[in-house]
Amino acid sequence: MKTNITQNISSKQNSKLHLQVNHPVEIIKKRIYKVFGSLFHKFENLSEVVNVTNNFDLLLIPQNHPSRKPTDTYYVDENTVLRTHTSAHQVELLRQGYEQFLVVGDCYRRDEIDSTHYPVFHQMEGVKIFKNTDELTVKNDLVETITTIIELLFPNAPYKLVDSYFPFTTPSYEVEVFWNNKWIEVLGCGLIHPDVMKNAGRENEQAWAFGLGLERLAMILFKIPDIRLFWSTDERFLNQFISGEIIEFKPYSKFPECYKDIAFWINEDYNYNDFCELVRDTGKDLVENVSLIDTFKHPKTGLTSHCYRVCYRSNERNLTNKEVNEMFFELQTLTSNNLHVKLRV
Ligand code: FA5
Ligand code: MG
Repeated sequence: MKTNITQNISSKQNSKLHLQVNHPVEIIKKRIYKVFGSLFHKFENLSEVVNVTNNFDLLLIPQNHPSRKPTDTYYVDENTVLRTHTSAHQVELLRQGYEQFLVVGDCYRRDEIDSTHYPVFHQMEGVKIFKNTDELTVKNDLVETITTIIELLFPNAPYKLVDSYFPFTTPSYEVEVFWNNKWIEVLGCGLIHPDVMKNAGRENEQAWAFGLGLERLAMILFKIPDIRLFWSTDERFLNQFISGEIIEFKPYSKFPECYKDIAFWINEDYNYNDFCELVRDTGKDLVENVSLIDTFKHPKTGLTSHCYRVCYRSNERNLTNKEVNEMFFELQTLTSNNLHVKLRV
């Protein structure tokens, strides 16, 4: 199997923003650590390259689950992936005998393009084991822990715990925080599934687990409007966090956007994430957003066409028409060649 890790992604593989002192991802990590005593082991340097067994199989993620597909996950080879979540370390650490731990690490997903999604992001995983107790006790402890984290970070923001589904926890929940006029999903959690506990050789014990998105939380806490900013090396961004405190991010002037529309006839192999990957690869961090603005089904041929609007904008400077045209031309070429779709011009 050929790897689907692009140069754009591999260039970010060793960034580890959670270890970069006074980076907002590092500041928020430390703040959450305050909720947990020294009894929790902290792992910050586990490799992002993990095997399929740990990332999916041991967590009961079904063979045909869409998240396993190369349209969604970066594969190093057939058996090895860039972890899609820090849950990939749950079973291995439980097997090693750890009973309470936190794992912070960079995770990778082929995903849509907008202000809250980025192909590389950081999660914190938390796991706590209980012996000889009932489910309600574990659940109450989980809810109390999550509530403490959210209320420490956002004393005033409305939030809610909603029922959710993960193959490796039962019951499962998600937490959403109300920010910028919408509900933003910031974490998933639940009681670890008995079969996962069995995989970890701990069938007589119970545990809770959570996995939270550090960028999402930091966006709300520091009022950072665009997830691409975490990757900025611009001093106007980084210097705002120099004291390591929770400040309100002051946006520097917003530069004009430049959008381009691309339309093509899709085929049955077409996958939206594949298209987004080409957009990212040709536009890098200059792409702010991709949205489907029109679909059309041809009455005679039965073919369907999609029209996407690709919005280019730098957070740092004005873009020139020339560079936008070049990126867009490259996107058109690759879309037609790599996705085998017919462009509508
Ligand atoms: C998970 O990844 C589960 N492993 C969480 C979990 C752990 C559940 C332990 C139960 C027990 P999910 O795919 O929802 O779940 O991602 C968790 C969080 O990661 C999201 O709420 C979000 O904050 C963050 N996240 C996910 N994808 C992205 C992305 N593309 N960009 C930025 N943040 C993301
Ligand atoms: Mg989710």
